[in-house]
Amino acid sequence: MATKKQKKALITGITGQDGGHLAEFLHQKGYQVFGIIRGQHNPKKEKFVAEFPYVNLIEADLTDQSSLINAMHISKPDEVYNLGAISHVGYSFKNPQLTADVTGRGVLYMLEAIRLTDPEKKVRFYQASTSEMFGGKDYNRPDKGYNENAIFHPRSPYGVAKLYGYWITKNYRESYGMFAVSGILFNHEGERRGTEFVTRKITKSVARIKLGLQDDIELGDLWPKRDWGYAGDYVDGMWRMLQQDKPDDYVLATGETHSIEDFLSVAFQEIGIDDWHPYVKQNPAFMRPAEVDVLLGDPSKAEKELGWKRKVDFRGLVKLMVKNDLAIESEKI
Ligand code: NAP
Ligand code: G4F
Repeated sequence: MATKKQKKALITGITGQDGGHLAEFLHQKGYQVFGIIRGQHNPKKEKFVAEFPYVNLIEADLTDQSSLINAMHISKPDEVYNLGAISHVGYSFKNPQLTADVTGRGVLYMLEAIRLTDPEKKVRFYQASTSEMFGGKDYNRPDKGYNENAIFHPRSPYGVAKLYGYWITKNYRESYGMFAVSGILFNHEGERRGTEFVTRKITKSVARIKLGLQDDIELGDLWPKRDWGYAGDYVDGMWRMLQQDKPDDYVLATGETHSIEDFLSVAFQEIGIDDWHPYVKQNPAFMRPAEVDVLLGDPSKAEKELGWKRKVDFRGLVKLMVKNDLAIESEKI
């Protein structure tokens, strides 16, 4: 009896939050997983190999075209997930050129690597696009939230670079008939979120305050609102996009929006503190030259066509992140 051929996936940004969730998800689905790791001596490599022994790591960089072609030759993937990026919005203001090179032009280099090595156009490509492309102002936000047809108005070098990635992906689909799609994902968080992002910064600090290891948290603006979901739910949506008959772009979101103050409130309640105000200091160093006010996504199309829906709600997300950080920080005592 013929056995079904094992599918192969190549993931850029494998050492990031989504890379970890996606590697785990695809491995459980029976894929052979390849991941691109950058740098002469990447400090994350040892920990990554210990957690994901089944991932085949390939040294490459999104700013180095030949390294990506080499990665295609080594992995011969059925699916490529381009998650690699300079992904921190605040950092992108301080490093705009690097952000353009990696987050913007890197998409072109990955698409070209596929085009040059896959003349039969069998490879399916996922681009990690973002709600930051919408900009979060009232004037372009439909009542139900941003959908796939909403007007873009990026408000950071990161958002602008991602918009290039979005359009070049669409352009390669239309020009060369490639199966190339964008997932326009709203904020998603979890146990693997980097501590430089506001949710994890809060949950780590809350855990440390509870354990007497820290007195307070320094944050920037507290009024912006985000549509926060759980990263584990979102990688399922990425995969679903590449299993469709036709390539298309989809928004993944929860359809709810909450301020940073809301997040603080739930996180502190988890450690038995009802009033978080005495524990939070505002520091202009964490404010941005231009802010994205309110992000709210409308995931109707993904729900209808992909059968995707987020499982973890806002309160569940905050709870699981605080619980995770309490466990990690307790071990340090
Ligand atoms: P993340 O944790 O910041 O991970 C970014 C990854 O990109 C890391 O593995 C990083 O490698 C890699 N990278 C950076 N520069 C690179 C380069 N020059 N060449 C190759 N790889 C490079 O991001 P994430 O939260 O997992 O997000 C995944 C993707 O989705 C990103 O493209 C992000 O912009 C996008 N996105 C995220 C969200 C969200 O809420 N999480 C929402 C919408 C879109 P190192 O570990 O070596 O630094
Ligand atoms: O956690 P953040 O840094 O995430 P942001 O800017 O929304 O970007 C994330 O989500 C995007 C999708 O919409 C992704 F494309 C992107 O790659 C990234 O994953 O900041 C959230 C909000 C902002 O309004 C920020 O100004 O929190 C505010 N904030 C307030 N104090 C802070 C802080 N953000 C950070 N990182 N650190 C602070 O101390």
